[in-house]
Amino acid sequence: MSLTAKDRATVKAFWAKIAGKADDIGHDALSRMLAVYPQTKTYFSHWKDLSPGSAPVRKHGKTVMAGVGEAVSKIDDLTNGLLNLSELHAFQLRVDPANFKILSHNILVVLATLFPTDFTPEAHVAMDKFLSALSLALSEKYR
Ligand code: HNI
Repeated sequence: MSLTAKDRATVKAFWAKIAGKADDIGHDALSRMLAVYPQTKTYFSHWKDLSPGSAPVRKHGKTVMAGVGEAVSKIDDLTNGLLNLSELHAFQLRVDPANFKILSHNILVVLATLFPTDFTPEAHVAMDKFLSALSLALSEKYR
């Protein structure tokens, strides 16, 4: 599966509409991931508070969405563009790549709730493919 030129254009156009809300998207998606998939909490046990909307969750939600924004700007070559981030998750953070799919799902849920009009079926499919490609790129250094 690869992103078509149309998918890329759709992702960029949708991102342009939602980028201003990236921090809200990030904290909501992360809050949901930690609540609904509690096994993901193991990676963040050094935080003081893992409850929905807590300060560390907000801060990290912002960080993750900055990463997603960077990926949008590197959409033509995600594998090379995200090599450093992949290396960090693989060797330092040791995050099981199965979790990338979980976070991607939570991001999609939040996009659907926050942007009911702009999150069209076309935007949905393009963002789903993009987040899968991003997850694959983040998994690159594990192999
Ligand atoms: Ni992830 C740190 C981006 C998925 C666990 N993560 C980061 C940083 C970015 C980032 C950016 C900060 C890097 C730095 O300090 O240089 N992470 C992303 C992106 C995704 C993602 C774009 C997928 C969409 N990360 C995940 C998942 C988990 C995860 C699914 C675990 C469930 N990430 C971490 C942890 C850290 C981290 C843990 C360090 C956080 C901290 O505060 O110590």
